[in-house]
Amino acid sequence: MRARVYRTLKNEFLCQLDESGEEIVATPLGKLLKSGIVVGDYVTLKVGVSGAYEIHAIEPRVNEISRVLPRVAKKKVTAANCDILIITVSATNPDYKRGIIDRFLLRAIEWQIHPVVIFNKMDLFNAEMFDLSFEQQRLAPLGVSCFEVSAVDPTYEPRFMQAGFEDLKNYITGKTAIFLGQSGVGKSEMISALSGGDIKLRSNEIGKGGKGAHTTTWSEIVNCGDFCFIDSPGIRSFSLDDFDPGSLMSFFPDIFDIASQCKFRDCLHHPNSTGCAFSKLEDSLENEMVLSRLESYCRFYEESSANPHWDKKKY
Ligand SMILES: Nc1nc2c(ncn2[C@@H]2O[C@H](COP(=O)(O)OP(=O)(O)OP(=O)(O)O)[C@@H](O)[C@H]2O)c(=O)[nH]1
Ligand SMILES: [Mg+2]
Ligand SMILES: [Zn+2]
Repeated sequence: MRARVYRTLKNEFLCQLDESGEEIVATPLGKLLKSGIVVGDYVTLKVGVSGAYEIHAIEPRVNEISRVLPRVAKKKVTAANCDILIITVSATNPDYKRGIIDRFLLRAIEWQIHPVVIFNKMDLFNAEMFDLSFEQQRLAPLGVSCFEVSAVDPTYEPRFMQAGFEDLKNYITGKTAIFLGQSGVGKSEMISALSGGDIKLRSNEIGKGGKGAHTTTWSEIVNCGDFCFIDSPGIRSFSLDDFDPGSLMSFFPDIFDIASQCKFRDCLHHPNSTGCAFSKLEDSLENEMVLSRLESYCRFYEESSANPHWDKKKY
């Protein structure tokens, strides 16, 4: 029978049976344990002679979520099979920063998970804060859908965008999501609103010890009824230390073509550098969007170059 791994315990896995939805604990056959089963994995179970559930096989993964373990300079897969990466930003408190969206878009590409952006706290928005349609349009070449919502008022109707709370709810129904965003933008509030206000966070009783109740120290899938989300330590990290600056442009598919037309080898594409392909762009709204993406690229390039002691090839 088929099941999905919801949480990893010591040498056992909390799984949900596909057919009945029942939660059970299963033990992998010896050689499978070494291959590293992670939350989100779909597995094949059999009932062993003792009547206990055994994991006999892991299905191939659609994608993998990984985090950097700085001390050993390695990447560790912490979860698998996520359908959607939800980047949450707020109109205010904290102020909107487009760089944060661009930053998490790198992870979406790295992990091969489809990203969307939630503009939250729109009940507090006024047009002087920023140009919402510009922010939405600059993401269009990347195929990123945007939603205009207020987590504290699910009846809020979108005023500037096509899609609002109901659209978001429909969009994530049946899916497994990761919520990324700065502290305070309303991720928890939004998860609660989307789940109709009654999500039950799994308690730590199975893990024993009871420590780390407030920080995410283990990976798990939280079932919110109509959708699930993956909670995993380290995945919300803003650091770009693990990116190789030399291949960073391949994470910017929307400006990659312009960059490859640049006649300078190893050009940093700094704004205003004479002769650079980007400096030749005409003044237009579209190119303003391109330059806003280039600005993030240049910032991230600098940031990911700042750690020369890391042997990035290891990743
Ligand atoms: N006015 C308004 N307040 C909101 C909205 N969404 C969240 N808040 C408030 O903003 C504060 C932070 O929301 P949280 O949901 O805790 O933020 P978070 O993203 O989970 O933050 P961390 O858990 O620290 O990462 C809370 O006081 C919420 O009630 C919104 O749409 N409108
Ligand atoms: Mg929270
Ligand atoms: Zn250039």
